[in-house]
Amino acid sequence: MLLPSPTSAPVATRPSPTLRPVLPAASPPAINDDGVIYADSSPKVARRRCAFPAINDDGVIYADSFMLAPFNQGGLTVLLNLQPFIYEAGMQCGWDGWTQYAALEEQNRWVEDSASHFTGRLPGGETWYRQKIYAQGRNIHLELSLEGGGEADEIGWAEFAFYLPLPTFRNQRYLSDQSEGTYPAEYGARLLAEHLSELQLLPDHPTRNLTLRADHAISLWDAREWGSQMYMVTVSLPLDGSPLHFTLTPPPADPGPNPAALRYSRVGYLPQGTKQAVLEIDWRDSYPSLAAALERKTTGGAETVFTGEFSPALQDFWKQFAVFDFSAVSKSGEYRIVWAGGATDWFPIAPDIFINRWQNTLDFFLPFEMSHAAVDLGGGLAHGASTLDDAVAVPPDTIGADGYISYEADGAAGYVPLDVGGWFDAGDYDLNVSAQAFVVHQLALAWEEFQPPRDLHSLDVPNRRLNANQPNGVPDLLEQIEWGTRWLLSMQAADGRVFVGVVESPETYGATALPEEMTDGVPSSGDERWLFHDYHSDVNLKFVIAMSAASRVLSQTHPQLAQQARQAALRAWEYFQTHPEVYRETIYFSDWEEGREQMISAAAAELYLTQPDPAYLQTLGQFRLYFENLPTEWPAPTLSGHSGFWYAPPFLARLYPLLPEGSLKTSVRAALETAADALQELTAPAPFPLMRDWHDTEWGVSGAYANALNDAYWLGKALPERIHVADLLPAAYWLYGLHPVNDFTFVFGSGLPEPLYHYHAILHVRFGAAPASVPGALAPGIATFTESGVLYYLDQPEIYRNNEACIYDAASFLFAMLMLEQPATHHTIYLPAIWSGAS
Ligand SMILES: [Ca+2]
Ligand SMILES: [Ca+2]
Ligand SMILES: [Ca+2]
Repeated sequence: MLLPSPTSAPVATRPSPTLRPVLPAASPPAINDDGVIYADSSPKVARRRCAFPAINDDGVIYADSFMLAPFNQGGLTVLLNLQPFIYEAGMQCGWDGWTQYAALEEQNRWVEDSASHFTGRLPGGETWYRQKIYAQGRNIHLELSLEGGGEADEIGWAEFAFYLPLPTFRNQRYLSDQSEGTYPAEYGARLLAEHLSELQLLPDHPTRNLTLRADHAISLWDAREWGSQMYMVTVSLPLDGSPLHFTLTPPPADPGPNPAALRYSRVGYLPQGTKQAVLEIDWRDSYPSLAAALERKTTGGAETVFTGEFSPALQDFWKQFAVFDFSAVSKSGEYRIVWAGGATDWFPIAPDIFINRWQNTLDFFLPFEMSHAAVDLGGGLAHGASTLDDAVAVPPDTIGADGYISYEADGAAGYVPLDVGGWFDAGDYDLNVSAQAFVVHQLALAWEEFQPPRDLHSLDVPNRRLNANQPNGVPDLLEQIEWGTRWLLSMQAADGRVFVGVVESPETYGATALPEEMTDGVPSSGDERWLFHDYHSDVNLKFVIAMSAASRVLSQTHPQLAQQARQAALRAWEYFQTHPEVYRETIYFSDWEEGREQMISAAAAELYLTQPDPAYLQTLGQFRLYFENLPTEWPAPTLSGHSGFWYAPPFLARLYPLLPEGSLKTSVRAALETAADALQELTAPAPFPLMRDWHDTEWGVSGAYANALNDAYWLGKALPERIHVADLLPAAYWLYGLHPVNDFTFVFGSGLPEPLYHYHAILHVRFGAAPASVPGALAPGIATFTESGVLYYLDQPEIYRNNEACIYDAASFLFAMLMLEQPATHHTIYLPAIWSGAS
């Protein structure tokens, strides 16, 4: 059997960190007239046992606590009690070196005759992969085949693979045929067992012991061979077109549903605004007593200050939720909630709960992410000045790693010096204008609004170095803005066109290596990263916005750089105006996007806010009708974010007070009202804000919560009678624990309960499978298995969708936390209704 080379091991194949809908919404378990949820044709009562596997309309096969759910285009995940147990399983083969199910073309997935089907064609080949899964008795049958292509020689090997996470399986016993073994703690050999007909994965744990059966076809591997913190079970798939049959048996014992849990904000609550805690139970469970009491800490103990009930609010996502609302309590103090499950920890209600929450992001995460610079923050949070030989222009029609695509590729040729500034995109090292411009813009607005003078570090541009803990009199936020600005400036051609981004070649992308090890740093030695340089009008406009804002905030400390940024913005705008508009798929842009009007409006507004030239108002004037009928549904932008077309209303909100009375101002006001109402609607679904979009979010949603807060800030400034930040406070609490699935705060280093693992290539190199994180990084957090509607958070290494912190989310978080630490009057002045009823 051939095996994937290290650089194409599973760790290298991951989706780009983009919050974007990829599939139609999965239908959740249905609810009958009695409010009982059920997930197949026969309604179930709570706690009813389901010992034999059943299948629902979404292709989810489940029995007791066991669930086999479709995941990620032909893959599967095994959940136990709604928590991923085996995160990824599915076909892989030796086609084109290494090809996995998700890369298949013409994919089809459907449910028919109580079986889950999936088909797809090998990319660029003739061979079809077919997968059929159904329940029979206690077992789940899998039927697989690769047929029709006559390409066996080129495929080489094929198998169905289950990836077993190291933390769960290490040092545990497995049982194979007549023998047994132990998952090794340390890597010794890649092959642990082969030609097995039966494998019990965890025989010592009856509630977790899955059994696989396949005639002499099962092998067990140590995937650390390929840089992954996993073991791997494979079942060989014949290449002669004949089908593979094998079975998977759920665990013999049912532990019962997860215990009921109470979700609340671990950082506490501001005195004003909504204050809620949410009771969460599994779909198989029924509510305990719904009584709840709020206790206040006193010198002698505790006094009950408020009593009420959890109010059932939602049955969805294989869960049930009920809300305890104690908004009426606003007196500062330490509180806890007493409920059927016991008492929570003490949490504050106080005006200062968000003070200094942004500092770790500025002190640690943004510096840690600096590309092209040496940074040492201590404790292993260090890297050298990397890829100083960026970059070499790609040829036409190149499919790059991580979603980069080239077309005619006529913007540059050969080596282009891009060796200064910018930040790593996320846990990987690429840089693209879409994300970098978003970050520079967010940081620039943060400076304009809040001017945090914090100065811990000094930036040394000529030496490509951040001198940590050496203050230099320049506020660190301005130095970060400078660093982003310098990279963006390098990405513009003389004629005004702005390039797309820089990424490793597909062969090196995702390697387990420090950034300074990705290339030799010497230009034109043949190992350079790839520059994507096609024209994309949206990219030029994002650049216009970032450089305009940077030119304003850098004018005091860096007047020359500010002037360069200003001229660059004007050149990019000129280029946009004098070239046909082009919008097409590449990193952080999909071909289904709508909303070019918003992208252009945002750029024109930012230009006007920088220099009030009436020509920009003429541009905006073209969109009066659009503003009056602002779309509020995907695929138009409906919330701020780095990808796709940018959401115009926050820009229009900043512009609005400056507009002269007239038809443009009237239409802008209409757009702002629509946007404010739409945001209010997103806050409305109980029990959590923004839930409407959860069925479509395959990447964690923390960034959306930070962006919603920021949008509320800008819209509230323009239309204080319509919306206010206080309306979005539950979005802030969401980041700090008031969310489903677990009790984590999603920003690292806050001193509150948080995940163990933060995926970053540097941490992966330095710490391997040991827990590690960078303070101030915002984890993506809760994600959805979109095909099955299961919410999840898996706190293990390499679970990118949950724990790969992204640079743009950090920027949004920084703005949001600076905003929330402003005096409370700032949040409440316009909201008399919220004060009424306060105790
Ligand atoms: Ca990336
Ligand atoms: Ca400084
Ligand atoms: Ca080189």
